[in-house]
Amino acid sequence: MFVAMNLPGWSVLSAALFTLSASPLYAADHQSAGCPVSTESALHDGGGIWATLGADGLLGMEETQEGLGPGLLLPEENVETLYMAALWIGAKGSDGTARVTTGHDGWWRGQEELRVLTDDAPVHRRDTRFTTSLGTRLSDRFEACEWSREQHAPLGVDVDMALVGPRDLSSPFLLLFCRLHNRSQNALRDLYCGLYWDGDIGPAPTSVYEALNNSLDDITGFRRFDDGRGGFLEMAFIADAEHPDPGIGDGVLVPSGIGVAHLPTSADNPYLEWGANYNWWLPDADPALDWGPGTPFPDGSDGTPDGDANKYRLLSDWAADGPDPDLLEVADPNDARFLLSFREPDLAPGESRLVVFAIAAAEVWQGQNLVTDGLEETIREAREFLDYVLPGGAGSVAR
Ligand SMILES: [Ca+2]
Ligand SMILES: [Ca+2]
Ligand SMILES: [Ca+2]
Repeated sequence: MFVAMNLPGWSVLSAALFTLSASPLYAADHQSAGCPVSTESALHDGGGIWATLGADGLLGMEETQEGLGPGLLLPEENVETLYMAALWIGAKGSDGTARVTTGHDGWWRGQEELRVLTDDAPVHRRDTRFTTSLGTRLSDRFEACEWSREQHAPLGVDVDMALVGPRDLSSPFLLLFCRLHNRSQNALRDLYCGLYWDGDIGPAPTSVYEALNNSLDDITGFRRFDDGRGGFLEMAFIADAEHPDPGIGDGVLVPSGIGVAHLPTSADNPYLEWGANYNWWLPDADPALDWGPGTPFPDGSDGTPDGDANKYRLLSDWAADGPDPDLLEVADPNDARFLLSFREPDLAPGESRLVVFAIAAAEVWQGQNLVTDGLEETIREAREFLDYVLPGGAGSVAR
């Protein structure tokens, strides 16, 4: 359990983020870099959950010559929980057209629109006595990427991303900081930010085959709960389950689940009371079996949200139209993934804004009962940690 009093405070995070902020010179000259690629990554292994952050801004497992690397690993249980997670940003440009930049859309490998700034850029690491921070710097302003499946119209955003957590093996949470900079000449209006999360929960896999089996018997859900400060927090979660067909899935019931929450960072966001949007869906190569929110999408495509218009619709709240929008049926688990998104104030040219996600692990299965109290408590602990590394930020928000 995290104990805030043991931490040195603001200097830790401010130093970590300071090293990640772009100098104007660097921000200008990277625009000629074409379509940079980096396969560098680093493991955040200081706390109770271990996570791989790629220089390209992806969280999750990587296939290496040695096998599969950790995605979001619970080391004490040797349980793997994450295939891939990525940031999504959506806004309307001056002509009112919705555009969405994704760190990855989850199904077209190699379609990252949010890219590392330079070829072979490393993941920066900073360890202090009390915290571990990993960081990378990203931009969507690259138009020269030949393999783009969809014509990508950049928003003109840069993102400084940092994964921060206490160096405490008993603290099962991490914070993902994303500072969005509007580097375009236009305001980013009707701005939404989301975290796409394709968790796959099961025993730490030693092969792609085992990883696939882990994914086939999972469930996802959403909870709004008391934040202990007179307000509320909202969490999307993913957990293992047991498939009714014993031949499908990982063959065990993993007790721990993962919760993801948006933590408010300032009181001047008029959209906090709107709450978060939660959507989940299942993929299938056969469109008839691809269950997406409100299948099919208005443009006629199937349930997995292709294209900026569909992705923006998800980000800005699609009321999921499934058997139960708040919980994938426990009796019918599958390869669940979700998008947790929320609105942010418009960003004028040159402005920036910090958004923070909490990522937490806790036991969710008590016998055959799914109980998310532990995840909710861990999210609250993560917020205490945020208060400590960002004083005057989250703690000043009355919600
Ligand atoms: Ca599973
Ligand atoms: Ca299972
Ligand atoms: Ca999954």
